Amino acid sequence: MEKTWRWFGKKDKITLDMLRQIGVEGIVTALHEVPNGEIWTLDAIEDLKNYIESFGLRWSVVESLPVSESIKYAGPERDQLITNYKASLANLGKAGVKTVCYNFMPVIDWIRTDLHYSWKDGTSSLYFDKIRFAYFDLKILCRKNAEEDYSLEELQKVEELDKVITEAEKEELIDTIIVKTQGFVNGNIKEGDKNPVAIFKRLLALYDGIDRDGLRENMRYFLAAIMPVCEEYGINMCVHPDDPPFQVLGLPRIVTDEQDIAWFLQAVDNPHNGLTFCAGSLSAGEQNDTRELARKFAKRTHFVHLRSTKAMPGGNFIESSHLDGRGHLIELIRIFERENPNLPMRVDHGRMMLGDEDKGYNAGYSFHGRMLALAQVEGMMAVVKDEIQNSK
Ligand code: DNO
Repeated sequence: MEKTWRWFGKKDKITLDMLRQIGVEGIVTALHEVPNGEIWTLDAIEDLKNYIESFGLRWSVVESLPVSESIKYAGPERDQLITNYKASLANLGKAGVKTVCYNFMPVIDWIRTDLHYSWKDGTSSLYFDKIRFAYFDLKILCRKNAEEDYSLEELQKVEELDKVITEAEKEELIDTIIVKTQGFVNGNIKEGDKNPVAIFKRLLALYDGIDRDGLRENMRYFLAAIMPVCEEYGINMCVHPDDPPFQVLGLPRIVTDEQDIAWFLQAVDNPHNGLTFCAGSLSAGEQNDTRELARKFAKRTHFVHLRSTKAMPGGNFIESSHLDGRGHLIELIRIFERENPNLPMRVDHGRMMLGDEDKGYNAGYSFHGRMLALAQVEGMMAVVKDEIQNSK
């Protein structure tokens, strides 16, 4: 697989020169400064592409070309926004950047409740705590009928937490769930936005009455509309699975497991309509076995995120070492290397370690932690390539 790295543009403190030194081959990035829904011009794309190439690297994957909320809930601006999306795709195609990752998660992209869960060795990882998340839902958002989504035991634990949680912890929970993990991925809420909870509630209301079938229909509509441009320019679209892969906050989530993946691939049955195989997101769902999913969907996988999680009691999960957990990265590498040795792969998220803590990196995107993970994955890849070679 091609060794790629998510880089957040010229402002990223991790420079392309650093990445070249650690063996990265391809860059995964986006025009982060272009507001969601606006057209990516050919000039802006070529400027960034040339910059990347001046370091001897290539722009391998776009992550993400964001799908505006209005396309997801079928708002009145949907067709105009799809027209803009197609124009951006055409410009990417003209520039030769042909793998495009996106997601179809309503309102909120990936969800964590803690950015610094400590391991005994002094490093830290991202973490999802079901009770703290339920607390956010029930006591901070005060979402109508939210209690129906939790067990009696969970509701009791939320009440216990309510007695001890401090105001500062509440603020941190809000900041983690809807600000720190969202803004830098072109999300709806950014650092510095006033009253994020109110913005968030307004966004949730847009989905009143939209269930899984409704959201599926909107995804089908979007994919069918963009496929002709993808065919013309040879662009491979790859949807990122929902992270975590289950229903949250009364919102439908439709890319969570085998059935969901099979559904969207079939709904618009075109090789340009494919999957980002995010082992981290998929492994956080207890219903998923990443190895089975990879065997089933390798042919329609256009991009791979290598990361692993460990399920913990009570619906909690932690981002574990890349060598460990439910991701089963060694077997995934076996499957994908055989399917397509040129498939772009990035190590996803890394622990915070060795001074990553005070650098102000985006949540999950440490330097040392990801570099260690890349080295581990490179080792696995080398062994697998050797296995393949020896079996010939
Ligand atoms: C988080 C990422 C996601 C992902 C988007 C793709 O670290 O995996 O934000 O980039 O969902 O659209």
